[in-house]
Amino acid sequence: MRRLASTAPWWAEAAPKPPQKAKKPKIEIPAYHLTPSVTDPETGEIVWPAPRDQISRARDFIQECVAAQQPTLIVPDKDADGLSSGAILRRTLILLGLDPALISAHLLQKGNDVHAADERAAMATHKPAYIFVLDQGSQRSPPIIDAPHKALLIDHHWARDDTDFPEGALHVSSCRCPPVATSALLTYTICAPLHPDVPKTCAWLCVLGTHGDLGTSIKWDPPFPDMKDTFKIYTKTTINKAVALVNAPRRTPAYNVPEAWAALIAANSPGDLLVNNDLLVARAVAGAELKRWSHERPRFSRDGRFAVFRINSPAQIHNVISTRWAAFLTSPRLEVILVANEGYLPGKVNFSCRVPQNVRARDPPIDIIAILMDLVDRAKNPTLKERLGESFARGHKQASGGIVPKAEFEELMEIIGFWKAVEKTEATAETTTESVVPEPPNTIMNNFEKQPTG
Ligand SMILES: [Mn+2]
Repeated sequence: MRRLASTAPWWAEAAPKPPQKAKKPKIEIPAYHLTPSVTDPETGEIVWPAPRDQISRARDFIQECVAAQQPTLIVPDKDADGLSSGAILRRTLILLGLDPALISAHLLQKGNDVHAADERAAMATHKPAYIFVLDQGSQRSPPIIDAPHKALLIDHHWARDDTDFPEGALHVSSCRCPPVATSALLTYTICAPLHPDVPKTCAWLCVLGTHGDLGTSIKWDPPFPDMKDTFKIYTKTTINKAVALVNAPRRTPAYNVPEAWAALIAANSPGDLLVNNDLLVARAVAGAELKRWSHERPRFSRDGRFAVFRINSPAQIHNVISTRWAAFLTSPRLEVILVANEGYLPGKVNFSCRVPQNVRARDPPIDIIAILMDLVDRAKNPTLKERLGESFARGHKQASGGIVPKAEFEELMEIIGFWKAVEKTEATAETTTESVVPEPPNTIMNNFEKQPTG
């Protein structure tokens, strides 16, 4: 139990608790904040949470935006981290003197990224002079919108190189500065020195977003900032309940993310979120859908490296299910838990991959992005890579996935290769034996059910 309590990974959106009876060997995973940092070769100082020049350019950009008093658009991602990052930035801009009437937010439609044509058109209707793109992932793209504008991207998702960003936009990314800071933490670090009231009004948002991405038991030890004062005012329990609520709307079939954004920018404390009726209803809906699919069993690949779950739900629960199974499925050969959802977007498969907890400390670490890319390299048909599209193998090395057409997903499954049930041999018996498939975790609903319902 302690094993999980002290080592919840940063990509665990909702750190699961193991079943009471689970008896597994203790797994040593160094605490997240102890991930070795990179140092500046000239000064010997730790580079964290992002390169210094990027952080100072971001601060200049914010100051310039306030001074300009022009229409400003914030485009935060849908989850607790992205939305908190947006709320921190919005409060900072207002504290610095930007007229709130000039600030609007754009939240993406279900299944879209910022580069989709309809999102570009929707963002352009705000006629923004300044655009902040927060926690949306990093990839090479044309300018955020066609019309003249200035853009800053704040992110922590893996960027393949320094050109993996929208054309003409400034960026600040924590992806190469371990322990990788979340977008909320990075935004808070950028904003905190800009106005004395930022720490007072935004520190809880920084914690909320960070717990959203890193798990709720992350240690606030260096290089992470000291948040003792915040935890004196708001308990971790309250903040963690707020994380589940802010994440609920994007998990429902209705995908009412604007509800979560509205609740977050109106809230003066995490406690305000706990009594928000929209969020409470969304959590109940998402919880019911999660419960429906929490008993699916996996198929194992012939090489034992993949456990694949297939679900069919209009709700974004595939990532929750993969995160949770990653805590329970243990086999020395297992490297990737893959949960594929055929019901989320028409004609597409949304799939979410996680590294099982028992092999997370492996050296060199398991790199899901590289494993997925390797599958494509093994395809008989060399056009597969192109047909999978841009939303394949993005995200983080330890938490990746994709949104791909159905036929192409099946091609990937063929490359992975599974035992057929009828061909059960000695070798298959070993990989598919019931003993490696634990009872579905009865705690899978913790995140939703252990909260007050009204
Ligand atoms: Mn994030």
